[in-house]
Amino acid sequence: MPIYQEQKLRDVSRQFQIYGEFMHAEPCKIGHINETYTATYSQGGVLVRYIHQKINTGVFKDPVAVMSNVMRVTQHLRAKLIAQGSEDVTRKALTVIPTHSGKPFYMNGGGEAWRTFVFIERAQTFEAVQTPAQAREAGFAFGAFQNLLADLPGERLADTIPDFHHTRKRFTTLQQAIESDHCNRAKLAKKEIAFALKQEPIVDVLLNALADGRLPERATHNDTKFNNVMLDADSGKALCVVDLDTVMPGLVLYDFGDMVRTTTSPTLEDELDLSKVKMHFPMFEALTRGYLEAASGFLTSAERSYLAFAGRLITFTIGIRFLTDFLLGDTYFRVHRAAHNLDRCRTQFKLVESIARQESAMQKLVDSI
Ligand code: GN1
Ligand code: MG
Repeated sequence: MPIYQEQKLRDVSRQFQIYGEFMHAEPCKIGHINETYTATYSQGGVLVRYIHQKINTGVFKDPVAVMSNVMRVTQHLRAKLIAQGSEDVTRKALTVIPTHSGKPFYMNGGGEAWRTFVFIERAQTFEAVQTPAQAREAGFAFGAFQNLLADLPGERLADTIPDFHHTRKRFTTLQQAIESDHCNRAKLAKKEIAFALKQEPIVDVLLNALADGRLPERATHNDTKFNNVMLDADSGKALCVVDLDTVMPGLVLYDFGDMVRTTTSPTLEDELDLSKVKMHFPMFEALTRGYLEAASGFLTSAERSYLAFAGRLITFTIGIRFLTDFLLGDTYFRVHRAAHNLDRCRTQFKLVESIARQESAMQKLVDSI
């Protein structure tokens, strides 16, 4: 980490109610949006770790609303875990460390919003799923998360990113990006553009069902990537779900769809060998069984009837977001190589095709559980 970053982190570290001396910090390479560091402190002579995270305020324009949601959700989860007699609560729900003035985040002179969490020790996250048992854990963890939030008291959560999964709006933004072609990149993505435009018939399916009142709005996670589930390093069991910035009102189907996207193909999101990208049925089965074990108590039959379709829809939606960002010059998702967003788009579209081929068998399985 460059020295100026270290100094900045030292300054950030002093703002929070941490009892200990800052020792060092390292960047944590996870996620495409926020900037995350693992910091080690000496507390009474024992080393303890915390997470310091800079919220991307270009993406999350209202950090006060984000942190108000995060506080409400984490406090609710903690209270329920304690009421259930659960042990190890600080490894099962994120713990926000307040600033010295009691605020959930710190705004520095440069307008950067920083927050701090307790570091969850002896836990692992994975960029790609390796076994059906892991897929099951992810399904169970996010299903349990939705279930715990079902009785969240108080007003509706804030929309931290309005229309986040609004596929029609995402589709229109893509059409505009193709039309304007500011970066002259459309010629590099002809096949992907043609594929995307051909999928238009699926764009409004869930939006219409929501508008008609056939699907309910609920408090959902909205970014249920497999790498947002922390698994216990010893047992492999899910401990905690993280990345709560997009917890807001949504459809459970968007959550389930993003689980299908990230847990059924044992490949990275930017895999270059597309022959490896495929929806593996045993992974889907394990994911679905885990999810329904936790969620079947509150799901309606209408929600259940779209579970397999949701996998195709969300994979498509994330695919067009990568394609749009590629066409607009990579201004949203962090990229690490040329055409990175186009590579990510290609894996998504490959997976969309694979899901489409197996969708009726997938739904049959859902209906049989
Ligand atoms: C972003 O930050 P991260 O990597 O958890 C994005 C998600 C996408 C995902 C694709 C706020 O999530 O919507 O599905 O990348 N988050 C935001 O990997 O846009
Ligand atoms: Mg995220």
